[in-house]
Amino acid sequence: MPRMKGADVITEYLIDSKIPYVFGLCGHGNVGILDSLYQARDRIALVSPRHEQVAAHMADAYFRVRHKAVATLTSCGPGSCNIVMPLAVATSDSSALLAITANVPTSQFNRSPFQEINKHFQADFPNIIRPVVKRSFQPTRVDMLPLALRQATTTMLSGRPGPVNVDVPFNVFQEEGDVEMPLPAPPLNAQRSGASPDEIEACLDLILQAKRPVIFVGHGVTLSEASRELTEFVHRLQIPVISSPNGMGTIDMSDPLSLGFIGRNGAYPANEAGRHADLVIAIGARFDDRSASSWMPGYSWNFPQSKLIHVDVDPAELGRNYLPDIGVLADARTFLRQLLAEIEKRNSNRDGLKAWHTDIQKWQDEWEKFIKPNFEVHASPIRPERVVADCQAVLPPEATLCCDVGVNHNWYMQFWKARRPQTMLNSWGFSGMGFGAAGALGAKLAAPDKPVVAITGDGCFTMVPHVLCTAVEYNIPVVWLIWNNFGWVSIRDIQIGMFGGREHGTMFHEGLNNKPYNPDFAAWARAAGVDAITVTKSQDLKGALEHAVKANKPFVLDVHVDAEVRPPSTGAWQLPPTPYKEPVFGKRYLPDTVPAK
Ligand SMILES: Cc1ncc(C[n+]2csc(CCOP(=O)(O)OP(=O)(O)O)c2C)c(N)n1
Ligand SMILES: [Mg+2]
Repeated sequence: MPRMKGADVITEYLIDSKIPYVFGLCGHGNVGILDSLYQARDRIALVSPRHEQVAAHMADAYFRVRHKAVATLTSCGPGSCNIVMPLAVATSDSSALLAITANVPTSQFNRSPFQEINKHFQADFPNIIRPVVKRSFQPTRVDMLPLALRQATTTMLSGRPGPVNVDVPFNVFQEEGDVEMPLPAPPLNAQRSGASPDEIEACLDLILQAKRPVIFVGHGVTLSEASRELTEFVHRLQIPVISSPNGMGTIDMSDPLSLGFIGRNGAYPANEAGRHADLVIAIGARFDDRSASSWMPGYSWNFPQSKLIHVDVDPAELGRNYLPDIGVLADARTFLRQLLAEIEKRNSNRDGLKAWHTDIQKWQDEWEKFIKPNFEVHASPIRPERVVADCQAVLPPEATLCCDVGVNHNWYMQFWKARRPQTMLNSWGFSGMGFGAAGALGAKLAAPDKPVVAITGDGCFTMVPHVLCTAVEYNIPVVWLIWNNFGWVSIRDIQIGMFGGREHGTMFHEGLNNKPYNPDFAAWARAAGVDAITVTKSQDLKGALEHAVKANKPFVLDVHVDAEVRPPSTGAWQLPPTPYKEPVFGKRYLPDTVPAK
């Protein structure tokens, strides 16, 4: 059994696990492992951003693009407290990362040394982090590290992925012990669960009986890498597909059977199909409020009148919001392969869906007619639709968007057509501001040969502007498209709608003259050593974006977008007790034609 320093056990384990990066920020608590990473610097790279939040968003986005987890490293106390929010983002969107946090020396536990949290228990950081990780481990001796590391990495990638924490007291990095190095954990999707033969038969019976079936795909389909199987299933049975944000791209969204996103900011054909469907086949999707019109029947979905097949790896999602007619606890790809085999066995085809396809085509045509004119408008400040359209026109299908939070994101939810899986990254469940601007750095390291564009609001970007420093320090050629509308406009719009048109604390103004204010983002970027262009009229946007992508270096586009144009709602979103607004385009549909069960 080799005798090793604790820090080296961790470093060697990361290397054995083929983890190429540690995204980490120093503090006195973790200098022990920083030195170990120095010794191993030709085998594992340390990227050190200017804020721990950025490190964790980077690791999260890296995983979403590559489906391989990397580690973060933060020091004890405040440094590690800074990763709570991004871990909540990762947990909410089932993204994996290994968060190594440092703690105070075990011999000082409970004596209130510098940066110990101990109101209720010694060295209590795991309790701070508990709700936002799958599991926290706190090995307090070097000989406890191998088991903790193996269990942590296995937990992180098995079943529904998620972040995991290993909390390491200062002395454990430094002390030596006799250790057997643990084996690396199985990679993502090494173990897959499946449906029973009876379930598959019952599912296909329901699918073949349905007259208005629709598929709803979520992040589970992306994570299980089931794009090929999904596309084959869709084409074989000609069933239209609605995509949740993190499921986007699992079917090429330029496919005529792809209806886009659903909910208040979804596409009209998706909401129409969802509320008229007699059968919904939900795979790795979870019916959150924003993709279910806050569960109000008739806006996006019509359960229980519509039947539901719900497939997920996590039993907590089956029946959380809608009780399925058939709930299947299975991995998405395995389920789809089983279903395809059953279709093959029965030689099933669908020719009875003509009326359904005609309805869908009509909704698609109506929607197209309604939205098209605004995509063609030239204006200054730029119309939002135009920004999305120009990105779509300029970027190649494999380009990755790393999206932030706000009304800018709502526009991409409604209109972006992701062409490939793992190319549309969204902080969806927790909606943490900064994910887009910071995550893009991790996304680019995960896919160095593809263009990566961060879509980020002026508000979001100003939360993490130091991402520019990291891009320069490590030469990470990300393009930041700053959607500059001079305020927290998504929240302003809610405020105005609820409180008689009054605005308070939601727009940016210069103190002296009360004019709209923002820093000159292009000048700010240049000060950090990053090239930049300010774009104030739509005619200039395409060229600027082309230039930025081609430049292949960190680039900021400060794009001035009209704050007074709002996305057309096609479903609803309710914040009880506030009354909700009826859709601008489309209406509630309570079924009288769907046959009773
Ligand atoms: C860390 C964090 N703080 C606050 C919020 C609440 N919030 C959601 S969107 C938003 C405004 C976003 O502003 P900006 O980035 O400019 O986007 P816009 O809506 O103007 O497009 C705020 C404050 C949040 N989601 N995350
Ligand atoms: Mg804004």
